Amino acid sequence: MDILLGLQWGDEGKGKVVDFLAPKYDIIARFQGGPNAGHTLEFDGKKYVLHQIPSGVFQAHTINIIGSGVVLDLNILKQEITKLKEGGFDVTQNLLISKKAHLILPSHRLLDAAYEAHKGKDKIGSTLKGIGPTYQDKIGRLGLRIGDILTDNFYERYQKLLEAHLAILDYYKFEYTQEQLKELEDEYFQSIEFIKTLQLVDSEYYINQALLEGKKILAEGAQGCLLDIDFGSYPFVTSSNTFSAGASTGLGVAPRKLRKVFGIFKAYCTRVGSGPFPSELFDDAGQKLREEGREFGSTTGRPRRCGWVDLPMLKYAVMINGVSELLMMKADVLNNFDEIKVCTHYKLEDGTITDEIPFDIVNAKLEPVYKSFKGWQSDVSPEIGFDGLPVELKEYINYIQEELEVPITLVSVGPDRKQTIVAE
Ligand code: 2SA
Ligand code: MG
Repeated sequence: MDILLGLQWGDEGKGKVVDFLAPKYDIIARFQGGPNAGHTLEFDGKKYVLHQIPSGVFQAHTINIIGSGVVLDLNILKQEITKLKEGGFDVTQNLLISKKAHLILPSHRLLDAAYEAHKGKDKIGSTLKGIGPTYQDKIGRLGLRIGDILTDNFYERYQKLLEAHLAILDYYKFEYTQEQLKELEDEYFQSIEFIKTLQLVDSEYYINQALLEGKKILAEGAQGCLLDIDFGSYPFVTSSNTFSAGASTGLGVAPRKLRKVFGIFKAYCTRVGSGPFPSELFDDAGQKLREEGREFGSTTGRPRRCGWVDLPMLKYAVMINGVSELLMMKADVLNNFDEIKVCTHYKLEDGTITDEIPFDIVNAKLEPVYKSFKGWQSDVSPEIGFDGLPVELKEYINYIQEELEVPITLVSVGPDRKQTIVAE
C-alpha cells in the first residue's frame, strides 16, 4: 500500500494528485479526518470539492474506501453523494464504508462550537464540523460507529450520548434552540436511512484481502502532517494522526505493508485556522500569493494565511513520514514573482540558529532566516516536460530536493488534471 499525504498545514493539492494517480491504483482509501477536509479536483472544465469521499471516485474502475480511522457526518455524506449523482457520477457502486468509522452526531457539531467559544481568543480555528468532539468520544470509549446504525438499540444509545452532550453544552452555557437541534436531528435520521442502503463493510478484511490478491492501494491523507495530533503544533492541530503511520491505524494495514510515501507540498505555504506559522507573510507578497493561488478554505471559505516554504517544517515532515517522493504543487502561482524566498532556519531569541522545530513552537519567538531565489517570470506549460522547465524554477526545485534529500518527481503547474509535469 502506498500513501499520499500533505507535508504542510493542509490544502497542498492532495485531491488533484490522487485523482491524477488514481488510474494506477485499484483502491483509494481515506484513513483519517472527516468533513473538515476539502479536496479540490478539476477536469473537463469542471471543479469538484470532496469532503469525505476519496478522490478516486471519478475513475470508473477504482474502489473507494472510507476507512475506520475516519469520522463521518452522514448528512454531509448524503449531500456529497447526491451532488455527485446530479453531476453524472453515481459513486455508490464503488464506495465502501468501514463499519468501524465513528459517527459525527449533530450534537458533536454544537460541542465543537461550544469549545471554540469557550477558548475565546485562543480558539483553534476549527472547521466546526464536530471533528474534535467525535474523536474525543472515540478515545473516551463513548462513541457510536457506522455499524451501530444497523443494530436494534441504536436509538437508545444515541439518546444516551445525546443527553451527556446536552449536559456539557449546559455546563458551557452554550446557547442553542430546541428547534435548531430538532432540525439537525431530523435531517440526521433521514440520512441514516439513506446510508443504510450503501455498502457498509469490514474494510480491514477487504483491504488485506485485496493486498493478498496483489491489488494496488493508495491511502489518501487529509489535512496536513503539521496538523497531526501528536506531532503538529499542539494544541493548534486537528484530532487525528495525519502522518503516514495514521494510514496503518486508520485502515488496519500492518506497517510492513506500507511502501511508497508521496509527500506533497505547495511551492509556497499556507495555513488556515490559528497556530504558529513562522514564514507567514503579512505584506503584498502574502496578499499576492492568496490572490494568485485562490487561497480560500474549500470547506469554510476562510481566507488562508500565506507565506514562503519552510524547510525546517518540511525536513521534520520528511523525517516522521518517511517520504520517498516529493510532489511540488501550485508552482504556477509563483510565475509572476521577481523574488521567491525559502525559510532555511530559525533564529531563536538567544541568537541560536537552528533547523529543528522547538518544543514550544507555539510561544517561541523565532525569526525565519531566508534564502532568496530569482523568479522565472513566465508561464509554465505542461507540454515542456521536466527538462524544459525555466532555469530559475529548476534551481528552486533542485535546492529543495537536495535539502530534503528526497527527489521531487512531479510538479503541478495548474489546477487541471492535465497541468501536471512528471519527471521521467
Ligand atoms: P478541525 O476542524 O478540528 O479539524 O480543525 C482543527 C485545525 O485543523 C485545521 N484544518 C484544516 N486546515 C486546512 N485545510 C483543511 N480543510 C479545509 C480546506 C479547511 C477550510 O480544504 O480548505 O475550508 O477552512 C482543514 N481542516 C482542518 C483547522 O483550520 C484548524 O486549524
Ligand atoms: Mg483542502
